[in-house]
Amino acid sequence: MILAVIPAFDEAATIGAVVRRLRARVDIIVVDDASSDGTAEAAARAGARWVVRHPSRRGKAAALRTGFAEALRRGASAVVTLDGDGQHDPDDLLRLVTAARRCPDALVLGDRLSAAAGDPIPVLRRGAIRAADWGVGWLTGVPIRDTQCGYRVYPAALLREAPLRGEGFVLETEILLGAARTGRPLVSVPIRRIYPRGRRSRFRAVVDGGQIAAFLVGEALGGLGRGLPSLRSPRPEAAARVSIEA
Ligand SMILES: Nc1nc2c(ncn2[C@@H]2O[C@H](COP(=O)(O)OP(=O)(O)OP(=O)(O)O)[C@@H](O)[C@H]2O)c(=O)[nH]1
Ligand SMILES: [Mg+2]
Repeated sequence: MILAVIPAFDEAATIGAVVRRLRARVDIIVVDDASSDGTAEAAARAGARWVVRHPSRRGKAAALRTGFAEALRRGASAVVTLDGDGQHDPDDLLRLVTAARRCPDALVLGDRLSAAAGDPIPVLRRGAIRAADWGVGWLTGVPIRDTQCGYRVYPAALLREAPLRGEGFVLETEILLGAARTGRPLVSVPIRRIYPRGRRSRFRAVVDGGQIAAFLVGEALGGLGRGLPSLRSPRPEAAARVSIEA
């Protein structure tokens, strides 16, 4: 059984539509991070199967951890995550889930960079994504596009084995890095880009982007301490672990 986890902070304007478009296809857990705009109520009204609330704001990573634990407790064999701000198209779910069913061990990653469809990604955001992709590729030797996308399918086994320590926006990079390093298959699925005008981002370029950069630098330095095991040029065999589905 696949369950959906949606982390949400102050997304009352969009969460209802996301849940309504998704609920016929998958049971949904919304993790509301003490929003003050009625996000939890909007999610419940729209048909989210479970709404979990944090009593105070703890960040996206903590919300994901809560959602993963809830999904595993309810017997999920895999968890699909997506954003509550309407930037992930529920119509892409089927392709992500099909990829996950075809390769149940794989971490399935939405890829906004390869898709032909959708809005342009703002220049700074695109640059940050490419920088993170370069860092993850350099650390793991595995070339991965769009390491920062939150639209993913995680096998339950990966969620049980991964350390899940990162906070804020770091957790998703941490899980991906661990998966790539342990040789887990990675499947990229191009997804539609949605960047509406007047969109409010919770991602703070300096703080959140800086934390991801600091995490990657820390991993590189850790690699140095361990005798350079992680500092290597891309390995041709690693590419075989990344497949791309149309
Ligand atoms: N629970 C919880 N969710 C959060 C928090 N910050 C962000 N989110 C959710 O995480 C998802 C992604 O956040 P965004 O601000 O859209 O970040 P992003 O999509 O990486 O960045 P953009 O491309 O600028 O939109 C959305 O569903 C947010 O509501 C938080 O502190 N707590
Ligand atoms: Mg967003």
